[in-house]
Amino acid sequence: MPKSGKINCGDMLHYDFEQTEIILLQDDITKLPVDAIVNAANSSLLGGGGVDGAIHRSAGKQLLEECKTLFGCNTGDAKITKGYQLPAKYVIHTVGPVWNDGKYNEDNLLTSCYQKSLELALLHNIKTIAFPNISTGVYHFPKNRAAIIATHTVKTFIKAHPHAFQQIYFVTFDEENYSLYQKLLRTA
Ligand code: AR6
Repeated sequence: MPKSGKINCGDMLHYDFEQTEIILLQDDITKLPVDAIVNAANSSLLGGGGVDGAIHRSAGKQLLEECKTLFGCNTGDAKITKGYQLPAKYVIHTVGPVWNDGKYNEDNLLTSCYQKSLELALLHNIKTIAFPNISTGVYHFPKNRAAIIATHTVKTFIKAHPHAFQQIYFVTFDEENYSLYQKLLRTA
C-alpha cells in the first residue's frame, strides 16, 4: 500500500498493462505518496542538482547520512534507502549514464538502471514505484531514445513479473518528455 494519501493530479494518464497500471504524469516526483520513488543520482550518492537535489531537500539530512553508508553506486546499478521526510517510504537511487554519442554502452546502462531498480523494488515488496526520466537532464541522454528504453524495459519487466506491481509511474517534468511518453504508451 502507498505510505499515505491518494495521488490527485490533473494531467494523469492511465494505461492497463497486464496486471499493472502504468501511470504517466507531469509533476514533482518528491510529492508522490508511493512506496518508492527512484532517484537519478550520481555515483557518489551524496546528492547533486536536478531531481537528486529535490529529493535530498525534501527527504532531509537523514537521507544523506544513510547514503554515506552505501559507499557509492556504479553506473547502471541501484541502491535503496528509506524516504525519511518524503511521502514515499523508500528511495531507490540509480546512476544513469552520461550521454557520450552512444559509443559507451549508454543504452544498456540506462536499461540496467530501470531493471535493477525494479529488481530491488521486488525484493522489498514495493507495489507502487515512480520513475523520473533518468539521464535526460544534465546527463543529456536523448529524450526520445531514453523514453523508448524506459517504457520497453518496464513493460518487459512487468511481463516477466505480472503480479509484482500495482502501479508504475513515469513522472515527467517537462512537456517534451510528457508527450514522448504519451505517444509511446498509447501504442501497446
Ligand atoms: N521531479 C521529477 N522530475 C524532475 C525533478 C523533479 N523534482 N527535477 C528534475 N526532474 P537530472 P540526470 C527531471 O538532471 O540527467 C544530478 O545532479 C529533469 O527535468 O535530475 O540523470 C545528479 O546528482 C530530467 O528530465 O538527472 C547527477 O549528477 C530528469 O528529471 C546528475 O544530475 C533527470 O534530470 C544526473 O543527471
